[in-house]
Amino acid sequence: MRIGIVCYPTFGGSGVLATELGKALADKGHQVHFITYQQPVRLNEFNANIFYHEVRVPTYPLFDYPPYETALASTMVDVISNNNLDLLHVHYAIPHASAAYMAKKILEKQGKTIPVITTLHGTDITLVGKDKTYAPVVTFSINESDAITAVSYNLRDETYNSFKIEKEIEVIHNFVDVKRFNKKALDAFRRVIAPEGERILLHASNFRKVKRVQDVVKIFAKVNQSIPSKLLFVGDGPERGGAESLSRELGLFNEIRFVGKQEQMEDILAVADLFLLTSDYESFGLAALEAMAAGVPVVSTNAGGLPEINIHGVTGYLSNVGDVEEMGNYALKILSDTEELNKYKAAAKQQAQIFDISRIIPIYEKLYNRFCQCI
Ligand code: GMT
Repeated sequence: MRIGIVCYPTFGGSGVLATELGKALADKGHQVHFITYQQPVRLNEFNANIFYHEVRVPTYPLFDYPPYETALASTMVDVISNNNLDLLHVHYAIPHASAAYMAKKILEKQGKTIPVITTLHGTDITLVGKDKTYAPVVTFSINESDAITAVSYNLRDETYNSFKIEKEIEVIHNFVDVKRFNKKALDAFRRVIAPEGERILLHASNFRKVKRVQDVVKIFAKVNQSIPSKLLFVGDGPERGGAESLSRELGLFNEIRFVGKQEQMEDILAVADLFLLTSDYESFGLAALEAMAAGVPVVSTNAGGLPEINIHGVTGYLSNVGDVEEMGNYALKILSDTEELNKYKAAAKQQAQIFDISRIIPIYEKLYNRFCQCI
């Protein structure tokens, strides 16, 4: 099958998921065409079945806001016709679903039918999409998609509650390649981070407000009072400065490292003992799933779809948003005893198997097959 994938090329979960999906489909023999404004960060290896088409947005003095959506729709038309694509799978509704609708209509005039599948990822619905500046276009373009998927039951329900959706939204959970995260910790790396064998706590995100990264620092402060420990922050974004300031205020700056954006998450997760995810909302929490695949238990909030992956008392713990006291206590419970910690680690790894790539990719293929019998 010849499949077009449209996504954000950045470190965000939707882009990561879309890229990993494309890579897995290519491994299975499908021809995959990525259409984005930059090479996706996880598209870092050569595969003869993968093609990358850059969306160029010409600037012009008149444009205060260069029309990306128009450039994207035109590139979709070009790539779909010139490569005779069988379907288009867009990740993140804004502006991908509406650009896909425009491309579909243009191609219809040329006698080509292109099925469009839209996968909703989270903030395209819960934050940005709900804004009345975008809502009518988001609602319309979701409804015009040939199939709609959401990455969790929670996101499906949120979408039904917030928009007038006339079609079925199918849930296809996010996935992880468990094998890829099955890595032995690099001793040298561990020694650099935790020279005295301290426990290593980890948070990875885009440091947006929704992640509540200061809560991560507060939880760590509680843990660090009782257990020799270090905290690693992976990623970057607007709230990083606030987390750094709080670390200094609490006298913890030497115990906390901000390592910025990193591609080799599997090497970093391999040295971690606990993953913290304190978000106001997560449609799914792919970062937490990747941690679990690496055998790292998770203390998270119970927001959004997190309870669909993190099992309270088994793979980690769930608390109400902002309850840093409780999350700190849960972290201590997990980290205080090595035998207990190992139980949580094993359970986290086992739970990740449910979302293994080998289980989820065939679900997408089955969905594609409904629109095109060319596998
Ligand atoms: O978490 C973010 O802010 C990035 C965002 C994105 O769109 O890339 O992530 C969303 O999609 C991920 C992949 O489906 C989910 O795992 C994240 O939970 C979701 N983020 C939110 O809902 C805040």
